[in-house]
Parts: sequence; structure tokens; C-alpha cells
Amino acid sequence: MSRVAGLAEQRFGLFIHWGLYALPARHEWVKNRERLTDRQYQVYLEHFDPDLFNPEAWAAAAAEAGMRYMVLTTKHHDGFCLWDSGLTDYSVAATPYGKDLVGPITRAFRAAGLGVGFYYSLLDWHHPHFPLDELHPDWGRASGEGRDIAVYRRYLHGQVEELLTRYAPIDTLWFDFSYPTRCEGGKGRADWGSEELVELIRRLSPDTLINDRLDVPGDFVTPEQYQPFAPLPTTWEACQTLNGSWGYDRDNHDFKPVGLLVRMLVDTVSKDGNLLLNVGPNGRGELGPTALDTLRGIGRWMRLHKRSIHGAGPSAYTPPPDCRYTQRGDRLYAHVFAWPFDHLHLPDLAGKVRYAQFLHDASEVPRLDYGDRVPPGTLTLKLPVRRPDVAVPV
Ligand code: FUL
Repeated sequence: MSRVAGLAEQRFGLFIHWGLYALPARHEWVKNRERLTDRQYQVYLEHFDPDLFNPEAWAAAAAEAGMRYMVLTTKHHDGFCLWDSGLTDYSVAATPYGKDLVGPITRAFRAAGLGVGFYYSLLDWHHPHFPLDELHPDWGRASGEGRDIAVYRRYLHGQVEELLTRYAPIDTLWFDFSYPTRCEGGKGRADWGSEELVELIRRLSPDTLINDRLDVPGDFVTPEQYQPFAPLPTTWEACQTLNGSWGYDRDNHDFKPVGLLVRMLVDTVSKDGNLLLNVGPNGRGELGPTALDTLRGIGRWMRLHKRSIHGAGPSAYTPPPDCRYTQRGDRLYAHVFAWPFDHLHLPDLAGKVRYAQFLHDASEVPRLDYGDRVPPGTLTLKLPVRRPDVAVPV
């Protein structure tokens, strides 16, 4: 079995962006966007105390939504570590909460039967040896004097080793993100030591998948906040926000509706991809009510339709407009995005379908002879006038 085959079996996962930025609650890039100094940002370290943290509840919400794995931000661009790293004091250990978060989250998801992946940011706006670049909050304010990328590189590799050994086995490492040409004002090159890092990971944990943001080829590619137009030539996983922000963003209410997210998931699987859908827990450690409602809404659909998602993939047949096909063995799943008049015309399927039924209630969908009013080879199904009351009828 190829190393990425397991990903396609799962198809749907939860991305978790959590860190100090949950407290300002205005996007995970707040330190950069508002050019906050380390001192200004320090207040969030001093107040980080998620008293309602309950990773079992997060894992239950993900499982109920039909997700099969999660990816957690162990360290985002601000450099704050969610585990008590032996390589820095800038971690959850220094907050009023004071306890490891990565271990309990990892255990809770594993106990719920979900896979575990770690996001790890190559960018680090806290580390004194992270190279100054145009994305760094201190760019233009501080001199780059005395910064030595070799020191940062050792730190980065050391932390990855720490994560891989302390929380083994980790299914995925999700690095974010390399931009060597932009570093040091375009003059220098940020050398993360990607080749050596990949070697280290392969040695410590041969089965761990690595994404494509290290500037060396990875096991899968990661379209961010868009759907590929067609299947991609390599294994892919799209990542998506619920509301445009990855971290908890209090005043942003622009949540994607459940129907849209279900269509997105279906579209992804029909193009042989995975969908990693994000939540940003708040500073008390909870998923907000809209995020929870959204996951529940997806779960209502998944309870009845997961057969067309998990372990399913693209079909060689071409669907009619506003439909997406997924296929699993000899089962073809037709997802009807826009409800047609009471007939569904499926090209090239005449004589190839033994029996057709809705997935949500197993009721028969009879075929109809449309004669020469449709192109030869077309299979016509007779639909009820009233659209079934599910996010996407299948
Ligand atoms: C981006 C990051 O800059 C965002 O904050 C987020 O983590 C996203 C998944 O990747 O490149």
C-alpha cells in the first residue's frame, strides 16, 4: 500500500488552530498585522488559561461530523508552543494554565478513533534567531544583526524530533510555510534544512506523511481556501476555514453554511482529494456555538451519506451539470447539487445501472424511458418533485 493510500480512505479531517491569538480574538496573524512587539504580545501569554478545555468534547464533535483525523497547530507563526518544549520557555508551561495541551488533545482524538497530525510553523516571530523578513512583525523596525539561521534551524529540527518522539505515532506533519526568495528582503535565503529535516522524520517515523510546504516535494499538496478545478496529479488535501479566519475571530460572523460545506466535501472527494476543515477554539478552550452547530449540521448529513465519502473516490463517468459523482467499487453515488425538474438525465449510463435508490432513506428511484428526447446512452431517473430534506441528496 502506498504511504498516502490511507489519506484517501479518510477523506475528511479537522484542522485546529489554537494558540495565544485566541485571546486577542482577531485572526491568528494579529501580531504581524498590527505590528505588535513581543512586549505587547506578552500579555496574552500572561492570560492564557483555558479553564473549560475539554479535548474529549472536540474529538466527539469531529467524530460526529464524520471526520476521521485531526491536525493541530503545535506552534503557529507567533512561536508559542502548545507543549512544554525542552527547547524553549515560550510555551504553555509559562502560562497560568501551565500544563501540556498537545498530549491530552492527541489522546482524546486517538481514543475517539481519529488519526493525529501536527501542524508546525517554519515561521517564528518570537525566536531571536528567526531571520527577519518582510512577513516578520519586526521588519523595518529592528536590525537583523546577530540573527543566525543555523541556530533557528537546530531549534526547528529539535522541536520536530521532540514532537515525533514524545507523541508517537504521528500520522502527518503539516509544515507552514517556506518562502526562501522573500527572506531577508529578497537578498538572503531562509535555509530550513528541509532535506535533512525530511531525512530525520523518515528515520524517526517512516510512516508519517509530510505536506508540501518545506520547499522540497512532499507526500501531498495543500490547496488553501480554494477547490481545485479538476483532480490534481498528486495526492491533495484542501484546507478550509469556517469563516475566513483560522484562529478564533470573535467579530467575524461570516460562517459558511452547512450546505456549502457539504458540497465542498463532495466536490473534493469527486476530485480525489481530502478536506481539512478548520475550527479555532476560543481562549477558554471551547469551540464556539456556530462552529459546533456547523459540525453538527455536517454530521446530520454524514450519518446518512458517509458511504459516498469515506473510502470513495472519483468516477470515470461524467456527471450532468450541477452533479458530482463519487464511486466506491461498483457503487456510483450521484450527488445532486441543484434540484432539477422531476427528471435526472445521466449521460452514458443507460444499461449500466442495475438499481437506483436514494441514500438517505433507501427509497427506489425508478428509471424512465425518455426515448429519443435524450441523447443515446442517457439514463433518465424519475425524481420526486419535492427535494429530499438533506443538505445534498444522493
Ligand atoms: C497559512 C497560515 O499563514 C495561516 O495562518 C494558516 O495557518 C494556514 C493554514 O496556512 O499559510
